[in-house]
Amino acid sequence: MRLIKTSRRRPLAHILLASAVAFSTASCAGAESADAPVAAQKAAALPVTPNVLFISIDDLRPDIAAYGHPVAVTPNMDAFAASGLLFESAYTQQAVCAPSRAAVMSGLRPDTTGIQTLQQPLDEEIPNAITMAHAFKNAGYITMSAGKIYHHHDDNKQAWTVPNYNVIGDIRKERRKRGMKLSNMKLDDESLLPDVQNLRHAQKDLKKLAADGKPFFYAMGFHKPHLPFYAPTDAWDNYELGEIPDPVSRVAQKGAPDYALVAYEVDKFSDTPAKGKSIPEDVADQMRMGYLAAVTYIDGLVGELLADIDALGLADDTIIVLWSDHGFKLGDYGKWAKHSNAELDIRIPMMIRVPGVTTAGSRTNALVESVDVYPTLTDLAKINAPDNLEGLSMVPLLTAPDRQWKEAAFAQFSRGKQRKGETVRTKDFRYTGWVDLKGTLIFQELYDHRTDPYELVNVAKDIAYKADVKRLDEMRKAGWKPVRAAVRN
Ligand SMILES: [Ca+2]
Repeated sequence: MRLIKTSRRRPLAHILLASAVAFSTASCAGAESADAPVAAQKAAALPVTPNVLFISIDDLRPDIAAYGHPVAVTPNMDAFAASGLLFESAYTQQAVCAPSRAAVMSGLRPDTTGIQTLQQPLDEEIPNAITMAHAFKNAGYITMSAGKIYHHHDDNKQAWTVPNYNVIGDIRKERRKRGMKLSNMKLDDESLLPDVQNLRHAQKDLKKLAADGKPFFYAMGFHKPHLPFYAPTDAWDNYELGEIPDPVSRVAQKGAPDYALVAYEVDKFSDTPAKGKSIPEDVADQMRMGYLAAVTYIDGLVGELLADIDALGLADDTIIVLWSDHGFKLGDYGKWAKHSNAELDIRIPMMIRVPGVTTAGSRTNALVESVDVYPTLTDLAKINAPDNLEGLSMVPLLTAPDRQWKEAAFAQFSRGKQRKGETVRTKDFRYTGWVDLKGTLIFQELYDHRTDPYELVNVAKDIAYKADVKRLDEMRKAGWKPVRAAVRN
């Protein structure tokens, strides 16, 4: 499959950039193809004040070739994965923008921040929190951002040396004028996509930062592949309808409550079917293809950003994290988008490259969470972080990806004020306890990933799993603290 991909049409610039990234990362792997990379390799060691580039991608599930996707054309993210450490089992704390982003940036979980809906900026809910960017600013770093970092782009004002730059408003208005469609989302005019404008801004910022030489924390947030799946025509040209993978299932998970999964985000488009009717399969196929086209489009922009890091001479001084706020359902179980605890919604792509520390092309199956990013980066930079952070520094994993790690990751999602689903993901299982307002257990879901990786059947009521359900519900009630303490001890 991968060999076939190289013969496909792909934007030329993106191919060149992919090659540039692959070349520069080869130096980290110790390739001896030229003098310059060897010299860079000898110098490779994490500097005292490393820069940080945090790349956030909106609604990207691990549909990336490096994660084993059969047809995704993602040469730049693949090259980045090959230059550092890829996390196979990374999980978000809540599968929707604002709560997830608040968790990664604050290092606190949704139950602690109280941020569990889209309408809750940090500046209103936790105005005194020292976020990740703020901790770096307090340590003397220049902290800047472009694109979508928080759900509210001007959020967490005191964390940034310069306010967030994010082009989106006019573009959304223009798109509305042209009609927002679920199908046929090919764009000839890239200027209607904000990501490229935000990237150009970031590139200018990075050039100045490289010239200044002061340590920086830079957050670059891409909007795509978030709905609607617009992408330039040349990104679509990488795919053919017949080769796009089907959803894992077109029917509901057997034995799951009807409120476990939802699909309301696809209701707001001009060609959405009447409420209650499912999206016709030909439109759904176009949407799945459009999602991949948008992923490939973003991959090209990520490649441009990473090539700049190399070209500006920043590669040996800069820790780079690539992260997505949550996963996505593409008609899987007959549902769309996120807003649930399903594996497809809570599992995220996450990769890190730490000069002189991570091994090129390494991978880990360790269970890690979005809240772990903050303590990892402050640990690596040896700067102060608040002592109430709820994640775990992943630094020991960076050099020993196979070491024993957390027994579980935790996620949650509420359905209005009536019910809340609390998920515990262990190596073998994903368990959800649904509780009412008083915390009383009202429904249980259990998926056995050893035999049912696509979560087709809820086995919580199967007598054979009685002991597992009991143990996992105890873990749910005990929460993340004992799990973290077990690794630290
Ligand atoms: Ca999102």
